[in-house]
Amino acid sequence: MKDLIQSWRHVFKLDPDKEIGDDTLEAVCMSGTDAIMVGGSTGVTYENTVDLLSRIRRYELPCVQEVSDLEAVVPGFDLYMVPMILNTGDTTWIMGRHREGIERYGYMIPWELIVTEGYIVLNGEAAVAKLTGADVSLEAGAVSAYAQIADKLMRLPILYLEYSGTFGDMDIVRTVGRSLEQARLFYGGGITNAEQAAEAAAAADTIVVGNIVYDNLEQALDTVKAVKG
Ligand code: 1GP
Repeated sequence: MKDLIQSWRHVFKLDPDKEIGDDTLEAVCMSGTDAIMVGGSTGVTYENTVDLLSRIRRYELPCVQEVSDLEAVVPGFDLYMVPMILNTGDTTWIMGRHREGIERYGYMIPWELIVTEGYIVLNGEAAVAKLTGADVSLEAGAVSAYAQIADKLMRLPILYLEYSGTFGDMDIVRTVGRSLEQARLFYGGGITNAEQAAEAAAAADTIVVGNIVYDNLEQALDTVKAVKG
């Protein structure tokens, strides 16, 4: 099941805390994207996650949960993506929450479905940066060094460059891409049209498209075509 992610080039990330109509959800799920990731930084609950999962399950594509809150972990996803924020001094977000989760729920964790994401958060305005106290003032060399910790020291399957809300520095994305040996490079943040999608997809293995689904559906759908042809 975990091998699923190796073929993903395009993923839509949907936020359970945001309203999405049936027609929009259908268009997103039938768009040709490789998977839907369900998650968000704030306002994610068990109830709104169950609700969104059950609506996405009408369609055949893979649906994974990005775990941000222990109380909101819902059974029935294809995989569970667990972020570890690398560029924070606050260990809560590296392994504190993780320890708590394993202590409380370890006996029922489906380890074969867990995929760890080494996250580097680079947009200081994003909710996730504020929440985790991420150090966003990193030069390319430092970002690449964090990426190599994930890839070569920790052997994580995914390195996620997170610019949520703003289109990132593609030079940094390319530099990180060159420094990775085995991790798959996910890029997310500020992709709002086909050109940005194509540029980000040329620099990373997998692109994640979020907000534009809620702001401009047509442009969101164009990002799929730009990557998947
Ligand atoms: C957010 O990386 C994703 O976690 C996507 O970002 O919402 O800016 O597209 P956007």
